[in-house]
Amino acid sequence: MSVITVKTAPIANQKPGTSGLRKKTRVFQEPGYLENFIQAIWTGIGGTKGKTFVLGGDGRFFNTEAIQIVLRMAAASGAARVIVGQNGLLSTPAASHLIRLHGADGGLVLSASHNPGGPDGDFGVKYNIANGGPAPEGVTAAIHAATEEINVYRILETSDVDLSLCGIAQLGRTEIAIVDPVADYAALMEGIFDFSAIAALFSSGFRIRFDAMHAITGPYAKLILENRLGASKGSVVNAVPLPDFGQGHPDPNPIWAKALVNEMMRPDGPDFGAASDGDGDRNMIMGRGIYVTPSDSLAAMAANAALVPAYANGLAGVARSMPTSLALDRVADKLGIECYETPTGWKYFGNLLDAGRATLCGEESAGTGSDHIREKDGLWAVLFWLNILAARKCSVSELMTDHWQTYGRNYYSRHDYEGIDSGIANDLMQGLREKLSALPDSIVAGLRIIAADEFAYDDPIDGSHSEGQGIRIHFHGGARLVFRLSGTGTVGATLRVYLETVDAQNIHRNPQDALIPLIQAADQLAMIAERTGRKRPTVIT
Ligand code: VG1
Ligand code: CO
Repeated sequence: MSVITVKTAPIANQKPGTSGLRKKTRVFQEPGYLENFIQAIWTGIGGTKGKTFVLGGDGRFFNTEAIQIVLRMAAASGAARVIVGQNGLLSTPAASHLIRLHGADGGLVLSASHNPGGPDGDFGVKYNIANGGPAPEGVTAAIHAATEEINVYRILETSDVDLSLCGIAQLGRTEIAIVDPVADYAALMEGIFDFSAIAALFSSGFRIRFDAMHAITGPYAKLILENRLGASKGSVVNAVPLPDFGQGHPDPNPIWAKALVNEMMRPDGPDFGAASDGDGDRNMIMGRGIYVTPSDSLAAMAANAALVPAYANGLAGVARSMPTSLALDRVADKLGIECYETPTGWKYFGNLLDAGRATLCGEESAGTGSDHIREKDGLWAVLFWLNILAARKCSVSELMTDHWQTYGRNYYSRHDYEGIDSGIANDLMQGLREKLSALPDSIVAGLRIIAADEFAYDDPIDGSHSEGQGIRIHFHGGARLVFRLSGTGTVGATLRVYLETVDAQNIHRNPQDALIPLIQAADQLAMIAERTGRKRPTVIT
């Protein structure tokens, strides 16, 4: 077994986006592509000597090969220990938990999250720091800089480590600890929620359908929901993780989880429905006959948090990403706690959680989490909802009606224009940027603009400054439009348009109808149809 030093050269565009480096799987399979990036991570974090890392992936195509490469490179560069999920599997939240549980120096999650997998799909690598959360901008910038200067990488020449059984293996001088991917995570959940109340709910006949979308949460959900909590067998569907996610798109929203939506809209459908994404950090929440938008879900969770044992003493504060609806702010107001507004991406919540300023965080993109780990957590959100329903003994739609009656309703939707030309997308954003200062007091589609700016964030804990985080336009009466370009796609550019309007009286309208004036305003302001040639969005959530 010997360490070999392989000559290499920088590869363009190895720049981490909103959540790690994501590219087409075929790109990651090119000789040296993954190796260059891993070596750049080791450089960017100041070396690996004597360090402990957690490693796992969502099981997508190329996971098995990539895990072995990372293990051999960790050993070649002198890491003391790598804790790896059995068969190379770990959900993102489980990886975050293991980093914290073992006091590891960091971790690598191999996933492109909600992006499709397979030979023609996407692959990704994300580095997490010692607090269990995604590396902040300073670290990803150092990793990117290292990709531009690399000239060699080091790898151990040896056969694959057998990851099929839990236990300890040795790779050169590095210890490889192969652990059950589910056990520690399940124990963490048991310490947060009232499992006996949820079990009693299920035994009273309450029915759930959890769609794991052929991705990583299947084994977690089976164990926790069916085996521990007693949901009837078969409640968890599409529960076996597949390398290509059954050719599906593992994104838990009404478009890609259509089968679940259909089931939930039946008059005799289950009481509760949920889905998670490729790597298990997102969640979709439904009741019979109702889809709960992620922003509303976050607000309802905050409003009812005291019913969950781990949060019974109240929330220190809450945080949401800028494009997430202001429904959360209304709850925070009432609770008398701070509501922080951060740029898109979970890495911006890390400092607030570490400092004890925020307990609960969330994004409009179906991500919710708390200070129990440093990632968003799909199954945790599902258990949170079940705990609330068990305590309040009401249905999802009763709970939401009550919520809107109390706080008013923030009608919300996101319109995505996927796969547009990057040049056109950048021009569209630049066009908006240039007219921002002229917008206040003008009227668009019958709506009066009161303020317009480009969001920048100053982290209240470490003072770091992040610019260019989305264009926001505020209207008289509380409506809001946000424009930004996605940082997770792998083909062209994706324009995201976030639409929001507030209504305290009419709380049962169809969101797309309630948002018609804003949809028109968005098109007029950004000239979407004219610039992109698209008459309608590719995906509406
Ligand atoms: C998207 C979402 C963002 C989320 C990110 C990672 O980013 O909008 O809220 O944090 O995906 O989620 P973007 O830059 O494409 O808008 V995941 O579950 O893909 O790790
Ligand atoms: Co994800």
